[in-house]
Amino acid sequence: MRKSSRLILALDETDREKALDIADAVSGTVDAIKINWPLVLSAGPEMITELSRRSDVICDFKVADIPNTVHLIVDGALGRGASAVIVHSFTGSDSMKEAVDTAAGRGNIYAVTEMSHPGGKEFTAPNAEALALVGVRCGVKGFIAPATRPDRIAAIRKVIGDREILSPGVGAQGGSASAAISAGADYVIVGRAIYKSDDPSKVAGDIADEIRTVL
Ligand code: 3DU
Repeated sequence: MRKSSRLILALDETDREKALDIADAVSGTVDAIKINWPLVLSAGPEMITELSRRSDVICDFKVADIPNTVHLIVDGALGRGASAVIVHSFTGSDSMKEAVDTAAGRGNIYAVTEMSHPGGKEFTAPNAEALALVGVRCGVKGFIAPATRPDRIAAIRKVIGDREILSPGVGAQGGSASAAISAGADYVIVGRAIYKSDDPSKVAGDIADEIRTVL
């Protein structure tokens, strides 16, 4: 994944044609497009391949399963053209290691430590540093840490060295792109603020400009 604008689009638009139009409008600006179950369930897994012709695609499937099932999901996503897959870290080292081994030479694995919504403080936040350390040992490329709590990005940064941090929660969830990058995130992930706007290209450009002010 290139490291230029430091902006990743979360394309949770469920209308296939609208999603492709938005991808076309912002693919020159964003460093990657992240897709999640809403778009895959409405438009089919072939969207992974279609979008991969426009941008790096990160499949945010938050895989949380036994190693064999993790293998099947990661293999299926990368086989359709994804460059990376997001997994949960709480499933433990064998599941995370299976994801990393399956992706080896074909793509990257990012692990969720702490989620950005208020409920993320209940169970994920108290365990996030320990989960991140397991992820480091398993060889993940990076972690998902919350833009809604920049202090927590900084805390995760302290335990992961120079591995990447991708940070969702900007815009609709209240987080700020520049604050997340300043706290130690490599990329911010932005969904509704871009794909629900009247001018996704302009909003993506404005966020990229904001990020540039703190680089
Ligand atoms: O809130 P937004 O519309 O900007 O979308 C954020 C995206 O990032 C969305 O796909 C969501 O499922 C994902 N995400 C989080 O928001 C928070 C996390 O901790 C992990 C993933």
